[in-house]
Amino acid sequence: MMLRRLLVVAVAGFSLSAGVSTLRPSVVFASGNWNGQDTYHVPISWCAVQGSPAVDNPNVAGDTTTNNILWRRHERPTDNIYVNPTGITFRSAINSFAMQGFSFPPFADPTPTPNTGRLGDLRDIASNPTEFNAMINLCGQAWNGLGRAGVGIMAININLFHNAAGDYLNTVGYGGCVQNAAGACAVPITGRAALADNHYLYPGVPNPNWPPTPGDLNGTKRFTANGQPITDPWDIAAGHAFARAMGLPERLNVFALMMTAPQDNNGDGQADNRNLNAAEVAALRAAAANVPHVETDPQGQFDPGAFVTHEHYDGIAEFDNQPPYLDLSHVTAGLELETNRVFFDQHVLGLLPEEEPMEFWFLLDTDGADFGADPGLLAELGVPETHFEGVELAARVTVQDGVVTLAEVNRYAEGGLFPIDGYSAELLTLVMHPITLPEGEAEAAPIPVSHSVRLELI
Ligand SMILES: [Ca+2]
Ligand SMILES: [Ca+2]
Ligand SMILES: [Ca+2]
Ligand SMILES: [Ca+2]
Repeated sequence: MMLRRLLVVAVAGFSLSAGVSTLRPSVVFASGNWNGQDTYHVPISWCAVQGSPAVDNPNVAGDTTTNNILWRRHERPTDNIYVNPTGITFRSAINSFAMQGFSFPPFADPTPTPNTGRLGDLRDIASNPTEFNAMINLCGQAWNGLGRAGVGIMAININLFHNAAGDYLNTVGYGGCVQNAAGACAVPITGRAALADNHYLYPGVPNPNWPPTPGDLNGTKRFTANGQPITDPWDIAAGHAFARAMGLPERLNVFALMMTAPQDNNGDGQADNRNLNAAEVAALRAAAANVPHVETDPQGQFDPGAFVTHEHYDGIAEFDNQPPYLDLSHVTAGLELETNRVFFDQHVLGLLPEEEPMEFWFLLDTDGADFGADPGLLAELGVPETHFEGVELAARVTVQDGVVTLAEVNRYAEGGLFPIDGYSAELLTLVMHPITLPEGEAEAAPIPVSHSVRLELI
């Protein structure tokens, strides 16, 4: 049996005690401004792929900049779907930090569309999630460049979704979250969304037809519902994707926001399924409280949410013939403020093989390279060759057949590494859900797209 040593992850300079003392919110007992409860402001970390109209030719309903187009995509569902029924608003992840002068980052399309060579499109996640996983990484790298990766829900604005032949699909978007083994969003919530450009969905935009493809040489197709053209003035597509990113399941009711796809119930050509029932409102509010960097505003005060997290992104495809599951995408470090629970996630770019045991190493340096275990001491523990020095914590997690089969944590003390208690490990899965119009080609089944391994210190 071959044991593949997957990754050595070095998380340097993450100071646990300093994080607690400086980031703990003040405790507030006050009535909020939504039915006497707090309003939750959920940040959206937008990226737009180059080649999508939002980047190349931004022009929707008077908005002519990429920033305004993207900002409007969370403002419309806030105003028209969420704020009154749920007490949830979506806000820019840039605004959250009052980062004046910053823009939502664009990134380059990693894969041209087959047969047309077009840039800005995304391969249908249901049939092949490789390009989606790469786009998540590239968006994260772009946010790392702004110093703010891991804030709220990551949302990627693309041109259109396509199949293997390069033909476009009647799919307006996808939403999902990183799930635990029970199928619920792991907390804090790691939410993801990918959305077709509003050029094709907002009413009144000139030329809403999809560009020509091999299966539609004259470019006559567009988004339709039950065979009729449909537009989406309230951005139900984004509202649905954000709800998925916070764990809300599908609800098969033509008036429900969580219906499989946008619906036109009154025949005016515009999507209008906005309903959220009481159970959905409760679930959304519970989830919103666990989105990283959510803000609440009882009596005009703003408090950060329960978690502080940071994502650090790695390059992709660094080695020839590197399978996605051996390619580290990013690491998340997080802290739950009330409990001091600390966790570290290693996210790879695909799904782990089922039968093969995979070994993940976590190396933590909390106080610099001058103090802690050196490479010789790490080698004695079985750590793969590394130049990482000054390790205070070295952990090994082995995963096989979808479960953690071994986890051990060693702490540096008095010139040696010694096993400790008080930790747990689990395998997590990013699962995406398509928002597909009724005659759409994609399956509505959940789509597992990538794995991550979490080490939690209690
Ligand atoms: Ca592409
Ligand atoms: Ca309608
Ligand atoms: Ca990598
Ligand atoms: Ca150290």
